[in-house]
Amino acid sequence: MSQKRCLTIQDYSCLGRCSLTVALPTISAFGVETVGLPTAILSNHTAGFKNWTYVDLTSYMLDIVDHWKEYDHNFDAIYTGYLASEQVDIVLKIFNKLKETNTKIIVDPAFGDNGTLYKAFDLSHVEEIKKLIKEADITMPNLTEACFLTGTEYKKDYDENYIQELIYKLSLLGPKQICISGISFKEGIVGCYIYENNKFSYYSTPSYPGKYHGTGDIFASSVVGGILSNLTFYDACSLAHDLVHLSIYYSIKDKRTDLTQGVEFEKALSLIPQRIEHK
Ligand code: PXL
Repeated sequence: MSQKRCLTIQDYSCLGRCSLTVALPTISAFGVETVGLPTAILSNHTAGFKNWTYVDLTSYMLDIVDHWKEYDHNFDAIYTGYLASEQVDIVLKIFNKLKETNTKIIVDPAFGDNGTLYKAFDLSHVEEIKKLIKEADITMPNLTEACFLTGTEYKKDYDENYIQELIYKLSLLGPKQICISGISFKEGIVGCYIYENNKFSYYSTPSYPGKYHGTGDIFASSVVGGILSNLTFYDACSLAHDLVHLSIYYSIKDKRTDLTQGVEFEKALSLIPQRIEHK
């Protein structure tokens, strides 16, 4: 099988292990060529740090892509992560320019957590991201993002009906494969709730206490790598969950659990070749 190629469009936050600094090594660990289109360069991510510096690359994004069109480079997947609102229409144009019949569009909404939006966003951003979700084959929001996208009240205590209803509403926006990560029905257990072909499944493990940053990006990147390695959606999501779980394990072991640090996903990447087969 020839090597797969993925384009991922998100920011490059130098410090703190998230977005491109996570996506490039994680998807590459699947043996997939990974092309990063940076949307901005930040000194660090916006969670846990007091402040950040920012170089906006919005006006360069289309130039870069137009340049590629001069060459014969096709993408098996286009995966979007954290974006600024004004970049959504540009990303839609990029889908138009680069999407071929077999290109999977994978959208991680990446705009909030713990019931609130990230500092850089307001509600209008949610409406912008909905435009991308409409084009997506696959989406993997966390609970907060799923609630904002579907206009559902965010709850900390919920049951399977609540999650299935959320997923049903998300499916009405367009995607056929949906996974909500970080779902817990029982203290001490966390998992991802998976939907495809009108079927729900839940994959879970014991959870670690505390909050960790960048895990959504590790999860989404690993799902992308898994899909491009011909894993089933369920297997891609369960591997992604295990990768996050192991990354947190190493962070706790090394006592590096501050929000600003992200998690030690580098040590966990060796899980990937154990779970995929190169054809
Ligand atoms: O992990 C999502 C993310 C990506 N990029 C930036 C962020 C965040 C979350 O806070 O601030 C810049």
